[in-house]
Amino acid sequence: MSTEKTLIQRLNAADADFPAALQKLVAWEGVSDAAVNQTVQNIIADVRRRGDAAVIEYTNKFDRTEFTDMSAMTLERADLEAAWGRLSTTLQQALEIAVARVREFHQRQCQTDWQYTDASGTVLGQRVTPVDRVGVYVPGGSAPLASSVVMTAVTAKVAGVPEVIMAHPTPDGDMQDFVLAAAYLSGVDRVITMGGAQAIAALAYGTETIPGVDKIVGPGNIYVATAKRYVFGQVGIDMIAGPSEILVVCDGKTDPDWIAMDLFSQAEHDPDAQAILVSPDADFLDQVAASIDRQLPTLERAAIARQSLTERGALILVRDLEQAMDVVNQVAPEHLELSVEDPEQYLPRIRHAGAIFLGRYTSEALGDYVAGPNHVLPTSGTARFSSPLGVYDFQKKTSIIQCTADSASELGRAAGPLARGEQLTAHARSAELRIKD
Ligand code: HSO
Ligand code: ZN
Repeated sequence: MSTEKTLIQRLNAADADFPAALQKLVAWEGVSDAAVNQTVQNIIADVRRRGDAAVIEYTNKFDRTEFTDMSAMTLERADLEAAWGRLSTTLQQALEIAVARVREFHQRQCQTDWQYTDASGTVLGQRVTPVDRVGVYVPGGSAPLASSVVMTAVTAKVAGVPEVIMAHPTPDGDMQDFVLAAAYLSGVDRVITMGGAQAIAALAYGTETIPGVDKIVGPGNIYVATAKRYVFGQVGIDMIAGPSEILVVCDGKTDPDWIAMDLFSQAEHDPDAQAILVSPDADFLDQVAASIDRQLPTLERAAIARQSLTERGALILVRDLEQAMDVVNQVAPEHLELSVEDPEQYLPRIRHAGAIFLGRYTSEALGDYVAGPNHVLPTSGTARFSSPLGVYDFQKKTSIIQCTADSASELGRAAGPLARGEQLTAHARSAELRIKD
């Protein structure tokens, strides 16, 4: 391995302290800042108390805007359609492809009602219904994530959600047609130009003009994430997202410049984003390290990518691809690229990952925009217990039970003693009244 100093750090899985080093590398402190917690709690309480007036005040303060009433902050379908009309044909066509592909993928996730009649004659089943109203949070600022509008809103609409309200801050009044056009095409019913904890509070509790929603989804900064945590229970939430990450496993036979750019594509999101490359080929790691140093200055978002790669990036040397799979399972990455020969053979070995990109041609960027699967994925190792955003996040189930006279009698003979065992005698009598002698 080269000893030349490069920007990104190197780890070797053969080192005795590697397990500890890996753990330290991927550790991410969740939302726990006391000052942020207090600020967010105050904002939520204020929005609950004063409604629209508080939302307008916080918006003007944090986004440096001059709104005087909510109607100026509210964009209806006709406004979104106008933004769509102003968009270039190239962007219109690309958005149409994205929306169509995301819709087609998610339609396959739709769950259906089922029911059966058991031996006692009781009908049992499950009904699937969408939530009534969803709030989609889409951050504003330097990188307007129109693709996140598509991923969240199209999925909600495929689930059958009748009303999707999008919260989207416009710092300095900067409103982007691209984002509004994406909202139009994705079926968003209304956009409100608000962000931060005040937007989450308004969506969760409702105000004079904003109807309260049932579930809030979408990425956001630490204030948004903290607010989502506080309103959980009043409404459902998708997840508490950490910074985005990618882990690339490469056998050393992909163009090092491709791999470097795949790492950059994640690193350019956020100084806290994480990009890791794992390979059994030390020379290849050298080549990628050199490519990173050479290509970094050419990036538009070089400063962000540099910070991300120097503070949280790593190139990891492993013994073989089998050991690489162990590293994958320990990290449980949000995005996993398997840039190797015959990538399918490793699938059974992978237990935890948000999305897996198979082979040298499947870059994460394609999945971020147009492949079809959702790009809202479990971050910071939460792929151990959670899944990509999906239609199932916008649907809930209701159990169905229907007894006949005979089956009520039969079930009552078991329910009665169980209720008496719990000393809940009204339960017992309710069941026993239906027993036939
Ligand atoms: N990689 C991000 C999604 C995104 N990329 C949006 C570009 N735009 C988190 O999965
Ligand atoms: Zn991305």
